[in-house]
Amino acid sequence: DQSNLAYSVGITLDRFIKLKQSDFPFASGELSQLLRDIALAAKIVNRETNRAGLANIGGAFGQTNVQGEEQQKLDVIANIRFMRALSKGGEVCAIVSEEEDAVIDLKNNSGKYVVAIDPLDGSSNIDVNISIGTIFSIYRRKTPVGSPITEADIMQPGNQQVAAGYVLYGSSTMLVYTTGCGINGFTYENSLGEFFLSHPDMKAPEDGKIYSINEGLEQEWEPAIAAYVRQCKAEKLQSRYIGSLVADFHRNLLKGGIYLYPATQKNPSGKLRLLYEANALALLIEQAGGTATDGHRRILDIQPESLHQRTPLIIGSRNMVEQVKGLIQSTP
Ligand code: AHM
Ligand code: MG
Repeated sequence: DQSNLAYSVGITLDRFIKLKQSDFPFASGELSQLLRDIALAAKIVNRETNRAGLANIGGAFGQTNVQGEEQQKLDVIANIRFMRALSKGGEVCAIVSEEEDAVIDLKNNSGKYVVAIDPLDGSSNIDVNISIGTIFSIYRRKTPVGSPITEADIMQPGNQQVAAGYVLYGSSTMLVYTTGCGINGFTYENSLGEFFLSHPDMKAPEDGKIYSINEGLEQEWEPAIAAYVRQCKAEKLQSRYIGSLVADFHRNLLKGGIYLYPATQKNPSGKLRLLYEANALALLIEQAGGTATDGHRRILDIQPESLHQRTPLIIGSRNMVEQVKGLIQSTP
């Protein structure tokens, strides 16, 4: 079929972006350039990730980030790489990053785009050689080009994303993205230094056999979540939890499944961040035919109120997510 043909002739990410440029809501070429900038930074981070053990750059850096978590050295490196790529290109006016306390105003008033990014998610997995990821969301600014950025440019709900994606640094490195017309996956060919289209037009199975949740926190869940997990066990579903959001999400997207990070006593709004973790994955899953909710609201419709706001996240195959929603809404 056409997708196999595309792969066999080797469609690179660059070429694909060019071919798809007319799909963009604002076909200016700048969004294409921005995606290419992100892909280039991803290649660099991929290289650093691959030699993390060798170059002795893994491990604690002795700093904590804004959430008070220990920051690994590779997080810092990834943050620097992406910041550089996003600020040099000229398309971006502001960046929100997990690693930065405040909005980075690039003072580039001609930039049309705002980017929210988690440069290296799942960083507790770096030192133990387990997959990690980059997650990014791209918004068009709300205020006119040429004026200073305002809060309205930054605090946009996920349904305003013009593009989103992730990079998975795993047994192979992949970049998966959407511009709102389906989602496509690219696998990195190390020796050629190119991403090639390997997963055209990805679709999330409507049902799945995998559930992913940190079961160690069971005593802190609300009853509906506990009831759902009991149901999963009664149906003998597979429990799979890497503890690296991008990797858990990617597996469930390909195989069919559900990922849950619900509210806990310690984190009453869940652990994951709306702006640079939940929103991008929510757009991707919807574009692939799945669903993402906080249990009550569509993730993409949540109006952000603060930069590092957390949200419960229930995401994946549509029927599984609907089942959880049903339980939450029917449990007093
Ligand atoms: P991080 O942004 O500090 O890396 O935390 C996010 C990670 C996700 O990748 C993962 O899904 C989740 O935290 C796991 O949390 P927990 O260890 O509480 O299960
Ligand atoms: Mg993170």
